[in-house]
Amino acid sequence: MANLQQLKQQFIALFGGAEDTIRVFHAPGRVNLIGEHTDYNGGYVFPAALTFGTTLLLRPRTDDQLAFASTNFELRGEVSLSSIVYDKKDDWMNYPKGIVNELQQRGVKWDSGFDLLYHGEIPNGAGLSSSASIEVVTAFALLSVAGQPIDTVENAKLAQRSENEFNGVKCGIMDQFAVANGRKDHAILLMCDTIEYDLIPFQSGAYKLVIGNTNKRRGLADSKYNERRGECEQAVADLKQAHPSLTLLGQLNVEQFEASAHLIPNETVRRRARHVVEEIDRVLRSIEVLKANDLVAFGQLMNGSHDSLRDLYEVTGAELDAMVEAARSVEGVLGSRMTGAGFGGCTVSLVHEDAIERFKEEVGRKYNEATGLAADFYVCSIGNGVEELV
Ligand code: A2G
Repeated sequence: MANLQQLKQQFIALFGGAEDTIRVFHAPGRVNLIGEHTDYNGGYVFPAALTFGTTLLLRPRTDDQLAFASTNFELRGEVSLSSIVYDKKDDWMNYPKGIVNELQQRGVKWDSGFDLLYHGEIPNGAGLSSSASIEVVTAFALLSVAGQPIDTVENAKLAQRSENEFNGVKCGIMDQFAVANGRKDHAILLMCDTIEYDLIPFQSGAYKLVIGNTNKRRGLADSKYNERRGECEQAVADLKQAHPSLTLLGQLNVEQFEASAHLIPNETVRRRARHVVEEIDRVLRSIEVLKANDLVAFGQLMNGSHDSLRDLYEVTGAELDAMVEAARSVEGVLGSRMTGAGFGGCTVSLVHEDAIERFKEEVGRKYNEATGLAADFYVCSIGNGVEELV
């Protein structure tokens, strides 16, 4: 977690004023443990909030301006509350602007504008939901200062809508949901069609979650992401011959899919759909094995998830595959997979605490030999969702 005293001093250096008028909010990043590319198909996901994310310092102003600053980006800017529009050159500021726009559409009003300082601890574009944490912390803070009741499920929905509509990223709800609703030492089993969820204690004992950052940016990911969504929609259209009321792939279980897969003529589309249906099944099996405290079986399901994302959904790429392969070769590792959208970004591995130093050394070296890139590692604990820090 960031040094709050230092951040308050930075805020005062930028905006002046007294320290005791600053309010501080925090939203975490997230890691998805299993259930990838299932959210927009109405399936299950199983993410957890991290202990690091985005801290937001905020204070009302006397005019109607929003003044945005960040400790991570040079770019700063001011906009009037009465003219919130998407502007490509506003870069990161389009995320908080999208939230303001979304809240305004829902009738939320403020007496004045705000000075806002963002401090992000999540590497950008690494698949750990830096954008969702900016969105969710902004929504939470702006609802708090408007004196509005805060429902963290609604918070996630409005943040997703803002990312879809204002920022034009057709993502599912997993990231915003995890960031808004995480709970220390729990992972979230979320049914993305009905938005029903359960907090599942994640007790991994001597095993730790280790995130590996490939430092390969997602790059072309957005167009590929939308392409995958389109393929899933095509599969639904084909499968309607057997299931007329089908609207999302997640509504089919593995047996139902097997019985009707022949109705999908395109082999690629069929593979995409197979990944989705089997991945949802892996999430449900994960819950069973975790309840039985069988971490070995959970590690195998993590491996199965990655292999399916590599072979059937084709969203891994050379960097993620090299890192996962290196991770699996280390003794004391129960499982390893990509996390997030893929095409770059991060892996997550379940590693025995005695093997962590060896893991970092060996995976870092093998990954570098395979790709020429340097990896970063974060040994992570599971933290809380969005909150005000006092
Ligand atoms: O890929 C990304 O993290 C998506 N979010 C998320 O919704 C989910 O589909 C995931 C794959 O499982 C964004 O793109 C913001």
